Amino acid sequence: MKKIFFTIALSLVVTTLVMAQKQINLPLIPLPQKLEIGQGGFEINESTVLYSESEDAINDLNFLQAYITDHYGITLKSTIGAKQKKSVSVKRNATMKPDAYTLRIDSMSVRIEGGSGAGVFYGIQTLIQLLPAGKTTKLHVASVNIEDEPRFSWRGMHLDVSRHFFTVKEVKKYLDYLAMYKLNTFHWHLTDDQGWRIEIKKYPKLTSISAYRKGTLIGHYSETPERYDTIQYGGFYTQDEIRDVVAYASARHITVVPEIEMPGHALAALAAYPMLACTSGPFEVGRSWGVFKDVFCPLDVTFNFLEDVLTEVTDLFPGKYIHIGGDECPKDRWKESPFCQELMKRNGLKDEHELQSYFVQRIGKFLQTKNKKMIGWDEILEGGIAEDATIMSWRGYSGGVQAAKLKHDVVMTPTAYCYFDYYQSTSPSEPLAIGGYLPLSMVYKFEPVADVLSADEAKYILGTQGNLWTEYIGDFKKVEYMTMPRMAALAEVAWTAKERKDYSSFASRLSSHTKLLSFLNINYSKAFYDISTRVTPNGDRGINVELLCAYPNGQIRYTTNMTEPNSSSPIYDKKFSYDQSMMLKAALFEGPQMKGNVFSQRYLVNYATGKEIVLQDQPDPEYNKGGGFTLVNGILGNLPWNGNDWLGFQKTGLNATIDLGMARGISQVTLDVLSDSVSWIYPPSSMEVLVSENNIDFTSVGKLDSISIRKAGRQATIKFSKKEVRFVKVIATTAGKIQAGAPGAGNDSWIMVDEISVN
Ligand code: TNX
Repeated sequence: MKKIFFTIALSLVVTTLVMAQKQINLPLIPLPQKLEIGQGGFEINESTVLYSESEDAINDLNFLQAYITDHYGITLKSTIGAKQKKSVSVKRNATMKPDAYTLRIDSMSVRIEGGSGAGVFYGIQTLIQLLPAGKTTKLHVASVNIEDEPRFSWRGMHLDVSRHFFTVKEVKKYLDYLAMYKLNTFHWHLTDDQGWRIEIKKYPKLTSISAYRKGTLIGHYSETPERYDTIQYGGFYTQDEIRDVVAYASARHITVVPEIEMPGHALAALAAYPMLACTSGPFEVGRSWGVFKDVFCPLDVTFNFLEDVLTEVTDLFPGKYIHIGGDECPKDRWKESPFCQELMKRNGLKDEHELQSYFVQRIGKFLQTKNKKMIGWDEILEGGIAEDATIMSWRGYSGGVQAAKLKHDVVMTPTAYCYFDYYQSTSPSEPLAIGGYLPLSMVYKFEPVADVLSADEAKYILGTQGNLWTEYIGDFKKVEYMTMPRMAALAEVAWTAKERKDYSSFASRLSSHTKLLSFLNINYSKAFYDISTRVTPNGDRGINVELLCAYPNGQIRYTTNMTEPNSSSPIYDKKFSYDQSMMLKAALFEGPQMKGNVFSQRYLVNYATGKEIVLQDQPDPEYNKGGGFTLVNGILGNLPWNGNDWLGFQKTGLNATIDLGMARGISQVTLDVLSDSVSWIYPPSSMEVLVSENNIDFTSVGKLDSISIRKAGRQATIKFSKKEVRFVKVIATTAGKIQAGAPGAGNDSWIMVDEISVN
């Protein structure tokens, strides 16, 4: 008895393991809520017939038929009728929730049922992910039993077509990717300072003038001096093209939410219609990035214009939402304008935030007359939220939380998890991005419902979306690179139950799913295979170095002789200790195949590396990832600067004392510093090195009263005649208030410092 029980228990364990293992192998993203995997499967081939059991599912079935023709070159018969043996059938089933579906595959048939067309379509998308990721005419699909439905109703992706323009064909490709991941909302950012992209019949200058800029900033916004090209850049969508895109989206059960920015980010419109501004202009379509002070003025002529625009827009987009922007509207012009001040007085508005709220509410009322719901960025909470407005929370969770507590609907898109214009890798070979760091694992970690919300308040969280701002994304291949596969991670956040989420399962499924991405010729990023490093002090003997990878499978292989790692390089299995400078290269391998990029890092070891360091004043908490050890960890802070491995001081300067452990003969101390005036970062106004034998009496061995820095950064050095000392103190002072005319004028400047080398 005991033995039998044991055997059953063991076989249960084994079966569960096999199931779990198999589950991981099916490359399904987002992961279905319920998934069972059976034996064998079904083969779709030239003789398979596609049946729609109900007439209302035929369009979705035709989508499948077209997909199979386009990707495998076989055209299957698609008809309406009762399901047959050896067939693929679809059906709407009104007893199911609209977005829910079931997909049952065995050796006899493939059956999809959905609560609505959308449900059927999602079942088809799951089937498509099970098809072979390569050209063949025998399409074997695994036997599965899936019951599935989404967690959130708003599962979106945004695309900024103002900063860079993307053609209808490219926008349709983007929609294909949304469809593949069961995303249902396309937020189309159609207007901004740098270009107006939608034809409005009543205002032809919006397309003849506002759609084109005379040039574009070259390189990053933070670079000085600014450089521009002089190439006219632009484009727009005609109303016919807009209708075409909307129909294409609708066939994929995607709603398009158009965004017409107001009252800020309006420079392109003002360039054509300067009378909508508070000053007389003239204005030029933006050639640089950032925020511009010239915004819509709350004049009657402006409201008439916007209402005319929105009338045409609401006619073109059948969805219930219109996005009115509302973000980043500087109040300078309104403050200076006698008209605005008078308007505020007349309406009892206490400040310009309330004036913005007045602006937004007036537009909101107009949209109500058109039977549309208004959505805006979280700034529209400032000065009082408009009745019935939905909030898109981008500056962290707080706007979303505030709105949900006020019983307003919310879409969560906080920058820290949803901004796909941020870097996804710290690799120096990464293409230029706006900044920030948002690796795939971080997107996956995102939980749209803040834990401070009660169950009732949580109902106002409609869902989430990823945003793609395109200041630094000039072509569609880069759109793909920045969104894929972060879009896949976000889709799983939006679709799959929180309890079912698991990064290592996701990463394994993604690794198989990349075959499909390659088959579809999508330029996806392999950064999720990236290797990173963690360094810790190793007492008197330099540093310990660990290699880490968020991807759960495979092995890290490395070299220390400058050669590229290959499948026979040694496997990394425990941390290294370095007491001299070393170049480490490493990569992730699954079997013989190298995944991702080669990681390479130079670890610099000198007398200070890994030694005890005491900071008199702590860095600003925002720029203090690793504490004082950051300055002696053997790793140079990266350029372009992304906040990693640099310490930032604003209120105080740097005052660091290093204990070399024993008296050493030293004659040179170097400090890494940054210069990036756009981010208010300046080289220290002075740097001094002092030495001591007892940590009490210090003698100055050198001082620099101005520090000139090569390009974006690096290295202020003080040399002196050799001293036998144990303690070294480095003092660097901030440059004080930022001068008039420079970004952040009048504020305290920052210093950013990194490695202190003592030789
Ligand atoms: C902020 S997010 C913006 C955009 C920029 C973006 C860059 C938001 C509502 N406004 O205008 O493109 O940052 O990340």
